[in-house]
Amino acid sequence: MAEKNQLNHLAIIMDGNGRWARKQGKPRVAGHHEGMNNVERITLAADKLGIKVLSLYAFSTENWARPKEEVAYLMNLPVRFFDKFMPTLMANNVKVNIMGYLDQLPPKTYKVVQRAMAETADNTGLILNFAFNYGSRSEITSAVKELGGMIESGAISSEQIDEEMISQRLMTAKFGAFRDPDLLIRTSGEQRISNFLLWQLAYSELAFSPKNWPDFNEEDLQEFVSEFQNRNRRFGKVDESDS
Ligand code: V0D
Repeated sequence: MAEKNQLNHLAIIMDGNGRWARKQGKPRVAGHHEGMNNVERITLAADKLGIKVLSLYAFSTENWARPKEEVAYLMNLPVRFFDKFMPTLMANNVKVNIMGYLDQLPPKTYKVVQRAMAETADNTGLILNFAFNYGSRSEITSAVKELGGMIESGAISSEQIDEEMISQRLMTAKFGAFRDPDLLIRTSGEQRISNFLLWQLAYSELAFSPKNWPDFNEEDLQEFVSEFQNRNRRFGKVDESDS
């Protein structure tokens, strides 16, 4: 019998908040609010399951095209999130990381996310990684630019470029051995990656839940995690038990 897969890094695309609100006859922002509360519940559940890194896709570089009232509400969510949950995060030793183009954020949002990272910097438990104003193609493009500059300056030759050098220049590099997600879950029935962690997901298992994010609960998470733990991961190789 094969061993169980270790789930170190879980990534989630938290989709379906607007749909949840519409089903309840509420404004879209009510969905965002309930979605925010669910971030806390799922963070604590993930921690209990022994997950080391939880990456959540919250706001992409494309979301700026939404109505400006909605964007304003979204930009205030990190402020409310940390106001409400910082004591719980500290009590649970959770370390916050925000990955994305942070210099484009409104100053208040920028300050609160920087402060959250600073305040939790010495925590040693679960890493709660928000992808915020993040886009994977931009991230890869930046890495390529950096390597291009190194060639130009004569520091390296193009022949020396390998996968490791690219991985090291992505925003997930700081997670070391856990930098690539083992499992990606997307809620709300959509089956797309939407410019999230394109490089890092190369060998990840993909899973989709029909539930909208505000309804996705601890029990759902447990089911996806046990399903993952019993899957047979091959990383492109042939499995002996197949032959
Ligand atoms: C709205 C579902 C927490 C997705 C969850 C602006 C839609 C709730 C955060 C958050 C969002 C982000 C960064 C941070 C702390 C918290 C968040 C957004 C949307 C994008 F440092 N929930 N949340 N950010 N929603």
